[in-house]
Amino acid sequence: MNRQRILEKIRAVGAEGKGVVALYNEISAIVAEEAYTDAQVARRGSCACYLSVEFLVGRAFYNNLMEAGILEDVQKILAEKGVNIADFEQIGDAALGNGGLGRLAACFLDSAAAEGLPLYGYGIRYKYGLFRQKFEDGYQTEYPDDWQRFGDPWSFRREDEAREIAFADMTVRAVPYDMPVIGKRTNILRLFQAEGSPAAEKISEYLYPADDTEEGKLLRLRQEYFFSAAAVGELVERFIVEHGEKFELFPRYNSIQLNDTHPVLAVAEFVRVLTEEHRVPFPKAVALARQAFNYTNHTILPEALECWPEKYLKKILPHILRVLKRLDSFARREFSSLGCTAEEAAQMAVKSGKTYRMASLAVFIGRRVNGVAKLHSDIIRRDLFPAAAKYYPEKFCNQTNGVTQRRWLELCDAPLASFLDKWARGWRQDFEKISALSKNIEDGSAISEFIAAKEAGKRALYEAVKKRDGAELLPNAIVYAQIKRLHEYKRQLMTAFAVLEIYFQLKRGELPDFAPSVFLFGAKSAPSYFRAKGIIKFINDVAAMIAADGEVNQKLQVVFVADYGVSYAEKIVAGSDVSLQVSAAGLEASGTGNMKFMMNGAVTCGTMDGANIEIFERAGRENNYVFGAEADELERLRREGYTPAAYLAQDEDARRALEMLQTFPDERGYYKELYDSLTVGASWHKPDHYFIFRDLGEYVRALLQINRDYQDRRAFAEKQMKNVASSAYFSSDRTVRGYAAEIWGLCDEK
Ligand code: 26Q
Repeated sequence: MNRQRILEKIRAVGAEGKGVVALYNEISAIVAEEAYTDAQVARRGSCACYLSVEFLVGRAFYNNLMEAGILEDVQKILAEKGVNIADFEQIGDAALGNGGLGRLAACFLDSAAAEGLPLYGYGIRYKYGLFRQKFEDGYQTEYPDDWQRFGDPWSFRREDEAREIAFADMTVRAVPYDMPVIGKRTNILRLFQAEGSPAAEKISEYLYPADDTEEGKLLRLRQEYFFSAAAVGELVERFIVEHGEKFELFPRYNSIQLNDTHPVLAVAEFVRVLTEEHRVPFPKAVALARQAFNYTNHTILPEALECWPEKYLKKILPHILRVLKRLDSFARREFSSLGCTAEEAAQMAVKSGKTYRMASLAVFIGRRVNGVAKLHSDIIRRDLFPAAAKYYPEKFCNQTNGVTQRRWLELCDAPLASFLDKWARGWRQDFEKISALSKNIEDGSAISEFIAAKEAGKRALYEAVKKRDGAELLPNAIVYAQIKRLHEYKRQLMTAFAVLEIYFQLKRGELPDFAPSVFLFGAKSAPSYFRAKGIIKFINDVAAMIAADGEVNQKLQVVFVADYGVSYAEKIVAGSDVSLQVSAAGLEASGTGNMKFMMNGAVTCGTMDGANIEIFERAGRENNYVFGAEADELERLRREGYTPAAYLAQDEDARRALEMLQTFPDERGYYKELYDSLTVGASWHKPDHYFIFRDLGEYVRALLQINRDYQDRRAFAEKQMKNVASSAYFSSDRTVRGYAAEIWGLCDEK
């Protein structure tokens, strides 16, 4: 990329009388144009393709300028024109994703470009991203997120590469929009937009359309096939242009990564295209698929493993149903030739009753199947796919997640980044060098400077919260943050109970030395997830009650920020002291927020779950706050019986916290439902399914221990620095190198 030429063009842009949005479009287009030219030149040879329904890229402007190496120059040029580069913060995020899985996809693209690896993203160009959230009387309300309202200067529409996708009842045009991903090498994120008729357009209208009706489910199925088929169609066509019909070479040039089960229909489409359009024999097509496809699992929750009822497939994708049936028979023949028992075969089969299980297909076809943290990969082998792990052990591997330190440290935490320039020189070029900080941890002046850098990050967070939510955070407070998708297994409700217990203790005067503390929550609930919405309302009610209580409101504060997303997260990870990662052990596949906080010097208060375990291992348990039951204890409790009442009986404050669900007014019936779920259970689960009352007491103690430890500010800073110094492993640069070597074979011939 020719930096000088880009800068000259930007210098020539007149700012006079132009609004920020117009300037944003003009400058972005200049950079995008140059980057896209590079990307097209590079698009040859072997590559890996990342198929994902989510790409949670966040704000593109600053990141792309940074990756292009011109952020500081552009800042100066703009300043000369009287424009503050910070004004571009009003351009909203592209929230084409919901949480960890989508943000991981974005981090991987960033890291692959930085590492010079050819990785191409394929997904859907939703018209509306994840909804915008507001709180009305403490309730979550949802509004459409028209992310293109500022324009979309980073995308290039490729009408010339549009293709037709066939459903039984309609044909849809998939029009690619390409976004350059800038780095040492420039790659492409290609998002398909559905066009051709109003019904076609619906396919790329919303991320995760409500699927509580048959119509909604069919729409979801259409989305999945739509982009999977568009990607496969393109890859096969591109291959033929370069190599003719020598399909045996296809896997050498293409590795296709299935980001969870959503794009698994790509497998059936691939086999269909080869067998029906190119006369490749079925067994050979399957063998090629088995060399080209890989599958990453991101969750073991049964409700998230995609299954498609035969009747839906029959209705809109009969040509795919045909292939799925053959794949199922093919797999069953292999299972019997391997000598599997009937039970094992049933466990691995693609078809189960009248549904087709995408995870089983992904495991059968995947050359590699990976989990996203050590514990998770073990659980996948042991509990989720035990039969497959027995007959196909070579498939299973682990790739612990990572995050890009460029967005999640360099860009979002300027004060800490400058601090590191002095104390861990060279870390921007070689992130491993961040460990040099550990040599300076006992140096008095490093500690003071670290504390000052963290204070600056915190001030920026306070300003952001003031600006976005109108809330004044308590001065000089310890900031504890829990920011992630709202889900019962993540146990935001347990944090609310823990805060209530602290509140009760403060009221009784039992915590005379308690340092002022802010509990910051950020989360969106799926619009139809009743309990999650109840939890949001509950936390907001707790927040209001504490804020209204003059006895404690200078000591304790709860703030649930609205419309949490990538850009908000950037401020929160830079400005917090304590990262709350408190999932029921065994259920958080990895977590990636935990890594972002760690890099920015927050200590983790968390359970032995997901990548927390690896964080504790590297940064030292003694520099973090570990509590709660481990996965095997919860497994035993599930087997032998767990009675939350037994824990409640011994803990009056826990009982009182729970009773708050019966104290606050409950106009919509949320609290009754939540209360019942904890105390009596429901038809599909036992009481307190996620073991809140097993862990609550230990959680409160850990939070209070942090509060005491923090008061020796320098000793606490040493713990924080130890976390920063140990964070190199959690760079997604390391993760994509792992995928490239172990899964995609990009480093050597397959
Ligand atoms: C499935 C079926 C029907 C409708 C929706 C879904 C669905 C949608 C989204 C299932 C799962 C998801 C998203 C999962 C996700 O974000 N998982 C997170 O992935 C991160 C990256 O690996 C991990 O760090 C987190 O631990 C994991 O929760």
